Amino acid sequence: MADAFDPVPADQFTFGLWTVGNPGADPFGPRVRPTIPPTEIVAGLARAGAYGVNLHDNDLIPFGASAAERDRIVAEFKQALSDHGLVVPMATTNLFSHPVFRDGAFTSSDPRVRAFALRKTMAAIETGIELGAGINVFWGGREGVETDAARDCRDAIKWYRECLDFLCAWTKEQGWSQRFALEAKPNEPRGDIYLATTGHMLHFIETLEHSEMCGVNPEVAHENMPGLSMVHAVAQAMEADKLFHIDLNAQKIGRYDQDLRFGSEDVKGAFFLVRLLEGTGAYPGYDGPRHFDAHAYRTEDVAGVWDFARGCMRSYKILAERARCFDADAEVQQILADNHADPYGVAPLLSSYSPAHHQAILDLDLDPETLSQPGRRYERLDQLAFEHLLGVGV
Ligand code: GLT
Ligand code: MN
Ligand code: MN
Repeated sequence: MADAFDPVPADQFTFGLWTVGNPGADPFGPRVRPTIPPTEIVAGLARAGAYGVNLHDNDLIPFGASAAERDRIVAEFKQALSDHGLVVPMATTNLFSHPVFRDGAFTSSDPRVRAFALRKTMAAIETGIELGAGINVFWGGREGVETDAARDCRDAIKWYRECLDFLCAWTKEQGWSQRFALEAKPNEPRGDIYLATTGHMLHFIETLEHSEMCGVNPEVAHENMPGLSMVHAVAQAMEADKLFHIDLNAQKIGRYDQDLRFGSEDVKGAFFLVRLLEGTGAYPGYDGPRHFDAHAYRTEDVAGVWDFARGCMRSYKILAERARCFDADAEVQQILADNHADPYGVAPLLSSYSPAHHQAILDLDLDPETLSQPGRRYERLDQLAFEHLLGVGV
């Protein structure tokens, strides 16, 4: 039965072809589900209430396909998109499956491999543009090492930068206004992947020639694998105006990259993440697509895959509703207001340096004993978050 949490295209939910299309293989066993053809994925996602579908070049076009075969596949896919009213906001390049990338793509020590990676990426960007994608994600799954004897990490960073600078310059020259979203991951499939977190990426972006074209694509699982906070990664990206895309899923800390259904682990982390994206708290939200980079449990058949997809979207909407209730709670607002209060007008003195501010700060009556007295009431605040999250008393 339909309810307020059933997804609709206006929610801007998207899935990768590789997510609902994941056939359930893992390093210990083969696929357990049939391949769903891309055109059927489009139909299924439209039925489920999604807004769009994202893809790697090779999710749609087999590696090494002829130009004629490529054109036929792309045309058929475009037809399915228009038949079912789905869009393609994001396209990406598979720079990790083929053995040519076994020692990296943009960071391979072999310049011919780097050239091949550039060529493949340019073709993928062109396909993305043909499908209407304004965002290109860069996930450097193979950009790393098992042993640091292999190369100096500074070379890797330099080559990574050269490739991105090349691609930005080429894209601009074509007159396209693409946005590149860089996705970090600490490890897997490589022992160590370069630029391991969203924080690393944010700094790296500032060193690029066309940094204005580049932002990040943080993924819940990739921040949580090493036990980091996705909420902080996303907030930092938003504060820097660099949240270009997002990969929503779930993950137990310290495990392999699980890519679980959104909301299925660390429900409180998911709650605060959705609160941030929806902007129910202090700042405006994120207005881009809400992309799920996750896949169904290996236990599932095709029907279970659609349960999984609906689950991701419903959980997001349920958490958005819970976040709205939390931020509309007068007690929550009171605790936040009390903690942020500035009855002595101190905050403006801190906003910039001037000799007058400097002197005013020296003149302030700041007694650490007095300042350390008040409790912050965060126990109560967090309990309120918990109760709103679980729908108690609302
Ligand atoms: C791959 C990876 C994801 C990336 C995808 C984009 S591919 O499935 O695990 O995190 O976002 O390249
Ligand atoms: Mn991802
Ligand atoms: Mn992942």
